[in-house]
Amino acid sequence: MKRLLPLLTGLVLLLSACGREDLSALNPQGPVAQKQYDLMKLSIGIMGLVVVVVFIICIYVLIRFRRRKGDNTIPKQVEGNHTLEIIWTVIPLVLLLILGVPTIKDVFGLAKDYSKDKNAVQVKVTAHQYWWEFEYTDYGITTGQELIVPTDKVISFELAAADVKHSFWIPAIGGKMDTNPGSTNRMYLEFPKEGVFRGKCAELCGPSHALMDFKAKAVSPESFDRWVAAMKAPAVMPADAELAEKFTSQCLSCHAVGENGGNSAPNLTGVGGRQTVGGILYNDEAPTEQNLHDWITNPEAVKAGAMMPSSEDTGLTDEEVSSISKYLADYKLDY
Ligand code: HEC
Ligand SMILES: [Cu+2]
Repeated sequence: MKRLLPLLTGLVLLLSACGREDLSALNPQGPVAQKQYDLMKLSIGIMGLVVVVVFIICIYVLIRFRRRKGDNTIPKQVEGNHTLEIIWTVIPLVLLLILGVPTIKDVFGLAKDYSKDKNAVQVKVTAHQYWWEFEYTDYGITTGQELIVPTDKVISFELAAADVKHSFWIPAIGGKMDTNPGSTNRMYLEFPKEGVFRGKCAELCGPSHALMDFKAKAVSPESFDRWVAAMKAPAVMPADAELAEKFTSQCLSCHAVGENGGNSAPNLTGVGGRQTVGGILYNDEAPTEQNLHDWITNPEAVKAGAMMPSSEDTGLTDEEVSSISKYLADYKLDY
C-alpha cells in the first residue's frame, strides 16, 4: 500500500487534469444530470453498504470460528434456520425496492416527450462524421458545432445521424442518447445555468471520433432571442468582391452563411464568435484567425478523415486563405 500511494496520487492528479472541467457527469449542472447523478449515488451507496456488511460478517466468522490448534472435534452441525433465512431474503428485497422505485420513476420521467410542447424549444440534431448540426425547427435556423439554448425553457431533441451511428452526450447536463442513421431518438434536457458545457460523441464512429466535440451554450432568454434574430439577418459576405466570389464558389457549395449556400457542412454564420474551430481548436489557446487558417489550409491535419478539402485541393493561395480566415474570424454575432 505504501508503495502504491504515490502511484494513486499521481493517477488522481492525471485524471483530474483530463480535459476542461466541464466534462464531468459527477458535477451536474442541470436537473436531468442531477437526477442521473442521484441514481448513481443511490445505487453505489446501496452496493457499498452490502459489500461492507457482507465483508464484516465474513471476516468476523473467519476469525471467530476458525479451527484452533489441537481442536479436532467436529463442530455442531446445523441445518436450516428460519429466522436467518427470512432475514436474508427480506433485506435484499427491501434494498431492491429502495433502488427500484426511484430508478423506475426517473427512467420514465426522463423519457418524457416534449416534442408537442409549445413552450419547449425543438432542436433537430444530426450527427455527421465528425461534426454536429443543430436545426431549430420552430425558428427556421440551423447552426453547427455550437448549440445555443435559453436557460428558461425545456429543450426537446430529435436525434439522428447522417452517416454512421454516433451518440449525443453533454455530461454536465445529461444524456447520453444514440443518434442512428435512418431513425430518430428523442430526449429532453434543461439548462438552468448560463455557461458553456462541452458535449461529446460517445459512440466510436471513425478515426476522429475522439475529436467530435461540440459546445452547448446556455444564455439568458433575451440573449437567445437576439441570437435568433442575428442568425436570421442577411448574411455578411466578404467585402472584397473577388474574395466573395472565391468564398462562394469554393466554400458555399458545402457551407452556408445566412440564407446563402449549402447544407452539407457546418453553418458558418457567426463562426468567428465560436469557442472553437472544427469543435476542437480552442480559440482561447490560439487566435481565432490562426486556428481558422490552420483548419482551412489542411483540415485533415486537425481531424483525420474530416470531409473538407484542403487549400491545396481547392487551389487557394495562402494569401486567399488568410483573407478568408480574417473575414470569418471577424464574423461574429451580437447576442
Ligand atoms: C466538400 C464540402 C466542403 C467544402 C467545399 C468546404 N468545407 Fe469547410 N467543412 C466541411 C465539413 C464537412 C466540415 C466539418 C468537418 C469536421 O468538423 O469534421 C467543415 C468545417 C469547416 C469549418 C469549421 C466550422 C466550425 O464551426 O468549427 C470552417 C471554418 C470551414 N469548414 C471553412 C471552410 C472554408 C473557408 C471553405 C472554402 C475555402 C470550406 N470550408 C470548404 C466541408 C466543406
Ligand atoms: Cu461520432
